[in-house]
Amino acid sequence: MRRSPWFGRILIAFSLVTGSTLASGEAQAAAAPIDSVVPVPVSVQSIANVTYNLTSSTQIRAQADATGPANLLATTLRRSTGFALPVSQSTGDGITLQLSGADPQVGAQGYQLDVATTGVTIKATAPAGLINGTQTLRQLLPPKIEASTVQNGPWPVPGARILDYPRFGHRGAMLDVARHFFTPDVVKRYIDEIALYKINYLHLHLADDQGWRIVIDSWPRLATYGGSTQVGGGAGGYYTKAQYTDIVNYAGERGITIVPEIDMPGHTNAALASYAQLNCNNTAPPLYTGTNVGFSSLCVPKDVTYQFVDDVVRELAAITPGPFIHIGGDEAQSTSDADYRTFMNKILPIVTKYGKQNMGWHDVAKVNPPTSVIPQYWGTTTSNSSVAAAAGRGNKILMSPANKAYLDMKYNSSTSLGLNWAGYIEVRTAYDWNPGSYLSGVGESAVRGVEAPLWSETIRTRQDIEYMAFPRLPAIAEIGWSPWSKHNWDAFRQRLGAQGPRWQAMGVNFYRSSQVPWA
Ligand code: NGO
Repeated sequence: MRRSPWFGRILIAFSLVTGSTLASGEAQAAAAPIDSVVPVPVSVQSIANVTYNLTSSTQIRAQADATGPANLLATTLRRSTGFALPVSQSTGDGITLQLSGADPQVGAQGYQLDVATTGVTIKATAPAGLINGTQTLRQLLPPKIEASTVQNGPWPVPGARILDYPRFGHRGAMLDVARHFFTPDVVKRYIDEIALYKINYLHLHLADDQGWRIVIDSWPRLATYGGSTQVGGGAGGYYTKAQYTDIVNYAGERGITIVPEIDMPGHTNAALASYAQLNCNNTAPPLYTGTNVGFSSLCVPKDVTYQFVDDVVRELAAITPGPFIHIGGDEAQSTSDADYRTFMNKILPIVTKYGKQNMGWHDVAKVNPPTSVIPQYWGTTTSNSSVAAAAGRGNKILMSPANKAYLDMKYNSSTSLGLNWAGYIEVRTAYDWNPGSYLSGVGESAVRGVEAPLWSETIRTRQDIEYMAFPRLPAIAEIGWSPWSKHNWDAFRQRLGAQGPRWQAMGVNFYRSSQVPWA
């Protein structure tokens, strides 16, 4: 359609007033960063006629414990601005990160962010809050701030007063590195991408039928043989303990805790193939490169099984600073109910013995586990009696309903990657559900948080990961972080549309859903 120039200008003026984004051509003018932060903050007040300009003389000022988040912010901003942005403990104009003076409402993960003409101040009570505040600051800058090469300014930050803290303390992503192996660099890139949306846990699915991905010194063939292939028969791979530690540290600097998973007693073909003695018939099966589930089981009656679990958990706990070990427990279709119960009752205490808290897929709720165990709900219905009973006893539930939160489900019938056993998940489907009232008998206070799992039967590259995660991961991040009172699909899709130019600047291969007005 042809339009006269004045018509376009009226549209732009209109969009600035209403904050709405218009179709294609006119969209850019509406993407005012102040209205496009994802997840939407608890409270944002715009301050008229105030702008802070990041310049070549900007300094980043941080008190002792704020140095980590300050250095991380400086590294991010230096890439695209080319500015020196020195970090020091001085006081004055510029960007200040401080662990004092924050409104107590912000809690352990929230922050207050104030933008004045002289500078930006981020206050929090803990480093995690400062990191979250810096992620908001990145989104208040122009999208090209995310570029990996030097860009021309200016670099305005709109005048604002933001008070923000999460609805749920746990907002996770999961990456299945077992079905297809991903190198530490690919995992680190995913960490960078999810950190921008205030995700604070990354669950790594480290072992499954098709591959074992972490070195265990006392059972070396798990990695060297069990890790030697993947779905489709490729070379697979595994992380050395040093590489795993490097991932843990990289994540930690970005406010993300790694949750390692060893899936048991099913999903264990890679381990069973590596050691004949783990099999009830003392015969190692061949390595497996297909995508069936439910055919493998550790041998429940054998003592060596628990020596194996003890060794694996001990070594994994020793390199995992986070509080959780995930023991899987899903789809144990080749383990009888009685054996499943025996197995879980023996292994849950092993995790506790090594100072860690158990997480498991919600199947574990069947054994009435201690209330410290966190069942992760992955079903497709809104009622599950054993999960509701666990919540009633006091277990906290992590919410990952497969028909809402699984990032490996196709968007629609023409998506080439992914699966569809739990249905198609367009962006709106991923966004429009309430974790605090989704499952009957599991109310807000029984919910620990949300996690968006990405299983990798069909996912091979970092571009594949990005295509499935963006834009649905930010949708799950928002329902985990933002107050339900701010939940609004129409507003969300506008904010999401404004993320498009950021992902372009970052080189993220995202799905351009037609539900979203991309800027
Ligand atoms: C299920 C199954 C996984 C699959 C995934 C694919 C759970 C918890 N167990 O989720 O093995 O990879 O679906 O979507």
